[in-house]
Amino acid sequence: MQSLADTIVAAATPPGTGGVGIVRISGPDAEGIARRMLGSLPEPRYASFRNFKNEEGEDLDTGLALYFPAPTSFTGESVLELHGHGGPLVMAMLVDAAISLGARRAQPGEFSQRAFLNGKLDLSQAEAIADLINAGTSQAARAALRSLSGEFSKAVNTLAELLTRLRLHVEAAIDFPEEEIDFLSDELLKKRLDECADAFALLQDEARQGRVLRDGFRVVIVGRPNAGKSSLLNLLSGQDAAIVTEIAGTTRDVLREQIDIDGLAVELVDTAGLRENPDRVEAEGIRRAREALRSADAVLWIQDATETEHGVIDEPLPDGTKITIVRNKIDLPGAKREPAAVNISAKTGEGLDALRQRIRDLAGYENLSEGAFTARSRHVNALERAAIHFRTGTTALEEANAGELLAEELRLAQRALGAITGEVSSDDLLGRIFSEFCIGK
Ligand SMILES: Nc1nc2c(ncn2[C@@H]2O[C@H](COP(=O)(O)OP(=O)(O)OP(=O)(O)O)[C@@H](O)[C@H]2O)c(=O)[nH]1
Ligand SMILES: [Mg+2]
Repeated sequence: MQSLADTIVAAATPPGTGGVGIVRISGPDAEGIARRMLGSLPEPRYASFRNFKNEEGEDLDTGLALYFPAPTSFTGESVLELHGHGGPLVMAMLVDAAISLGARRAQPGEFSQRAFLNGKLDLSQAEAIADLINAGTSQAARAALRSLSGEFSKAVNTLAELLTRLRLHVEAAIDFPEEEIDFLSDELLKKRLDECADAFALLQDEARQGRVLRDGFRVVIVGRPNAGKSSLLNLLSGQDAAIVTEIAGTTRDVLREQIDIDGLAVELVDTAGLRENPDRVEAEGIRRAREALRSADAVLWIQDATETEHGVIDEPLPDGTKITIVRNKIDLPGAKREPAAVNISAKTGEGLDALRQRIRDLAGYENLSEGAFTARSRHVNALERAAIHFRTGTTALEEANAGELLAEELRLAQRALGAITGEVSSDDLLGRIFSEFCIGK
């Protein structure tokens, strides 16, 4: 991690030409640089029209200067913003001038990282900045804004507080045992355990939804050759995207199509048919199909309803990924429908609405409420880890009256939650998160 003693500078507006280009400077030298580049320090938080000069006092540009003294700025440090004319050369000259006056070039995401390190934002809020900037749909943008304003963090902190209260309750009982403690007859403890279990279930559900909002929902279509996978991709996407023939083993690559199911962004992935003894090209296609399965949110297992042999899907799937059986070709004589499956014909389009509905259900899209926020896989996984500790602890209590074990698991659960907001974090994690940002953010 870089030192906070440095003053950093970067263009905050994208490269290229524009009406206005903004250079941002943050750190202890921002004040001194402002005096040199502007002649004097502007009144804090008021826009003042100035000439921007280099260290030799030559004019580089004119525009609005804004000065935010520490700690009331985005980064929590003294910040100078120069709103100049938006040309790549002008921006480069302003940045160079700041560098010759003691600043250094900022790394990607370094302004946001400083905001985090100075306690202006927690980690999930900082991530929400990047998610807002990169949002692909207006729904995702609204949800990211909600995360940025701290709604997700608040939900995580509320859960953490419930866990704390529960832990204190258990620890108090352990510390002052007048007699053998029977945790199981403690009604208040039971109530608090239930409360935590409910809060976990709700937040995990919301976080999964939030991840779908941010990343879209990935549906991977697999099955034996000729089952009709590519026909289904074409039907759902309304395009002739994939080649369809009666030859088994037509698809050898992984094909991806973005579709929109009533506002839900879905990435459909068509794959090579799974079978034994493929040729070399097809074998590579099957390897890629298996790889696609490992990142699936949902799997559609296409089965030819006129056949009895459907192969097996033995690839390990991500946690929570469900396999839906889709019986295809029900327009053909002799086709066997199955009540538990979605029965369709990729040829006539029969059953397509039911399949769309099923995909929405799998994504939990129906209850995507107004209050949705964005979340990342990192958050979903941390919540899952926390939930596992909580469940392990609960089981230890129920089966062995083991209060100490519950208290310990609760502590670990809290730690896992802390990773979401950045209470516990490593330099490595921070580096990875902030390097995904653009420079100047
Ligand atoms: N009658 C009927 N034929 C279908 C249906 N769906 C697909 N087919 C036919 O089945 C054959 C195989 O279809 P594809 O979509 O290429 O099947 P696939 O699963 O992608 O096959 P591979 O790429 O080889 O693994 C083609 O001749 C399609 O026209 C259906 O619902 N009804
Ligand atoms: Mg195909």
